[in-house]
Amino acid sequence: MGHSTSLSPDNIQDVKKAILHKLVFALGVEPREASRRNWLNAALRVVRDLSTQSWLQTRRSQAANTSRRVYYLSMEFLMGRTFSNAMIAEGVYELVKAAFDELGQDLEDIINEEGDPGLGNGGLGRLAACYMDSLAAMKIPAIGYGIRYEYGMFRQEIKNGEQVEHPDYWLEQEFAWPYVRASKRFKVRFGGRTWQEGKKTHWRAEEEIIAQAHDQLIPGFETSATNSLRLWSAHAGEKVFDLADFNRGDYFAAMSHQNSSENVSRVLYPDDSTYNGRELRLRQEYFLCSASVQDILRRHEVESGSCENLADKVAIHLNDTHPTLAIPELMRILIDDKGYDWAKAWEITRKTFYYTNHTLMSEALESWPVEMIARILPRHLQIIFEINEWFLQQVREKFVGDDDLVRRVSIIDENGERRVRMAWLAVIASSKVNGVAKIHSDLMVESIFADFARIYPERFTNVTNGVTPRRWIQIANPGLTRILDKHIGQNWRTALTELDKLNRLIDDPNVQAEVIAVKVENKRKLAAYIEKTQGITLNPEAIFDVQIKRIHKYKRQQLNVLHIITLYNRILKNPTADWQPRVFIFAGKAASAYYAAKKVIRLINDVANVVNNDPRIRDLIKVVFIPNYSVSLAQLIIPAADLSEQISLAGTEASGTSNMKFALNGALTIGTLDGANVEILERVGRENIFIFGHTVEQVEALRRNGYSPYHYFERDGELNEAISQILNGKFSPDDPYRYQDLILNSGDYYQACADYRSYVDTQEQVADYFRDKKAWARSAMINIANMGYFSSDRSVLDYAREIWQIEPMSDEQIATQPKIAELFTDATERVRSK
Ligand code: 26V
Repeated sequence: MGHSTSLSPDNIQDVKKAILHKLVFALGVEPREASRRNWLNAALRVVRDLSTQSWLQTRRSQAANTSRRVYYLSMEFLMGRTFSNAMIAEGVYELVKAAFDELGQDLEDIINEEGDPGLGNGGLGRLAACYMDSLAAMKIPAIGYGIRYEYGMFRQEIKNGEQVEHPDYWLEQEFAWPYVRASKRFKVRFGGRTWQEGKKTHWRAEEEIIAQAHDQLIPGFETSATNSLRLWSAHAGEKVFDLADFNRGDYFAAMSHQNSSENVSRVLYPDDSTYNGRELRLRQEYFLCSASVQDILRRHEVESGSCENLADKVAIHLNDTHPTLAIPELMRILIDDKGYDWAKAWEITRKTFYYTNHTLMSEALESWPVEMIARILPRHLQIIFEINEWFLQQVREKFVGDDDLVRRVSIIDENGERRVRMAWLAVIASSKVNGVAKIHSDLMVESIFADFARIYPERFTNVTNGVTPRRWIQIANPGLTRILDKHIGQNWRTALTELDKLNRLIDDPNVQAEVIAVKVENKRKLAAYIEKTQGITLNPEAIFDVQIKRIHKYKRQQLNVLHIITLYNRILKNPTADWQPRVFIFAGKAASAYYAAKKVIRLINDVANVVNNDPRIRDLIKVVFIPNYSVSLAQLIIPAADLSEQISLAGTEASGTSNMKFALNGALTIGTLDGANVEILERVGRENIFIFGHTVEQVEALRRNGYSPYHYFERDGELNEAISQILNGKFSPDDPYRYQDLILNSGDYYQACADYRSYVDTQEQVADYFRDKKAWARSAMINIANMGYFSSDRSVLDYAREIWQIEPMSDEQIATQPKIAELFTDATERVRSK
């Protein structure tokens, strides 16, 4: 690699010494007693030193810069492990490996020792992490803001086939990557009351907590740019000790206040399927927004002197509506603290905000009861009412007499208990609003935001999601990395459209053979993991058919199960036919209160139990549910997949991002015309993807005409058989009624029955096609070659250009900043300067 530090014996010695130095003097551990975790943390510190140099330079360069910076506010960041990523970004992977060899340690074991902070639910959180990686690699000045939850996503155990949740106390293990910034603390206030003094509004809060910053460096791949991700933790403020309690000698009562303030950053909400108006969640959202906006304004004032030109230097991006309270928070500070009049504050605010929508599912849309916001954020509620008044006035002027429109677009939903519609507020206050795939952005302006698209037609746009090739190819798939480097050079890492060069080689039998060999190697690696953790033996020659994602009805894991059962029945009926062996792999968590999703997990495991242990099946089918899905597991599973299941009902999956990761790693997709599948199809062509099922228009027509699953159930013998078996307890003999309410009785809202025949037939084509190993490998190569567009580098550059209007920094800009760390040159630094 061009940027990698050379593997000279001197450099290896220096890194070895640096690791030993950190082990002893940063961790206080002797080499002979060091655990793997100690070695990991020592090495993390060494690599962090390298990144810190460019981090400080980047910060100086950004402060001196006249261009804008973007602040990416997100309640979730699913970063995955840091160590490999940081090593490859700094170009020292081989060097650290060589140093650990000399220390008698296996680098891969040390890498696997790192925990995987689960500070997110699914796609939205992982997207934020890919964007952080790409923003740094593309040298876009950016800072991410989130919450450092003490407990991330629950750990999932499968017990007797059922999901059991356990707390994920990820901070228990020392994690040497972040910097704790004791000096970066902001007060966040809640409750109390407001009053008017002349024109000025005052807010006396009744509760105050402290937000404390924890910074993670985000090194840009092979650049001198290093951005930061700042996560807030909550701490008791000064007024924690109730003196009356103390004086009474009631120490515990006095201290209990501390507990309640710190609850705010205690735990990630683990349900991304349904909005539920929990007060603690509202407090979390405001906590993130208030601390971040205060920090943004502090930095801006240091750099610019006043807030007058805020919008010229600051873009604030809302990752879904969760951080929407940043809007009234900015208004509040500008008006109440900085003394701007309302109109000026509103002008600044509207130029500062941008909003991405990530779902059309109505049950996930946030709307907080007016009463709750009044209680917790009384001043913000006033501001929201004022924004609404201003907005509705504009609407009345433009659409005279359309009272219905006014009612529909009002931020306040007056049907029943009055509620604040957060998406409306986000749209009204943002310069641009985008969806995350073409079809989603189109549906967005036709459905939930149709009224707003009439009012603000220029505001809505699309930025199709992307994924980072550093993590999703280079780290996850070393075999494929070797093939690409050999045949198309190394530039694909930051210029993913280079993959296009692979199109010239799709008919080359040698390259095909290499692609096949790497896939089998990856399948063996996954099979070894499954053998070790679950004792299930897999045939690496079988089709690895994979569906890994949150368990949700709209994603239709049930449809996948119906196909498995159908295949099972077919084999039993015709045992001597030439069946193509298949391994069905599932992973994913169900929200703990999502009854139907948890049942689907149980059904998968029940079916696995029957099918895997039926001797008549002779291992032709294996079903595996891999527990506790995570970013790291995705990195293991995706490169081993032959077939990627993207089978959501058309119109329901906003984009999907695993679909991109799979295709990038040479899996073929079986999918509906939904989300980014549509754009994958455009690029790979009909012959290299398996599209099935109804289109959005057909889905809507069925809904309009009164969809009934029984229609299909009665006419399709195989569907009838599969469903009947589930309902009759064939897979749950110990409890025959377990699945009574699963498919038909719940009305099949996501139309699995309607798409069943098309799905099963298409799966048969998959099996046929897989027999021709070369044709399959050729299609796999076409998939890889045409995924360049789906790099998150492209996505963030689209955002920078079309939405935020930010110019990327240049390497020179950063490099001309003084190298602070040169003053403190140690062994680590000497390596860098060689
Ligand atoms: C919603 C909620 C509801 C309130 C409580 C907590 C919570 C947490 C997360 C969410 C987000 C749901 C939306 C979401 O994750 N959308 C996914 O975004 C991906 C990135 O754009 C996209 O690829 C997926 O298709 C989309 O489902």
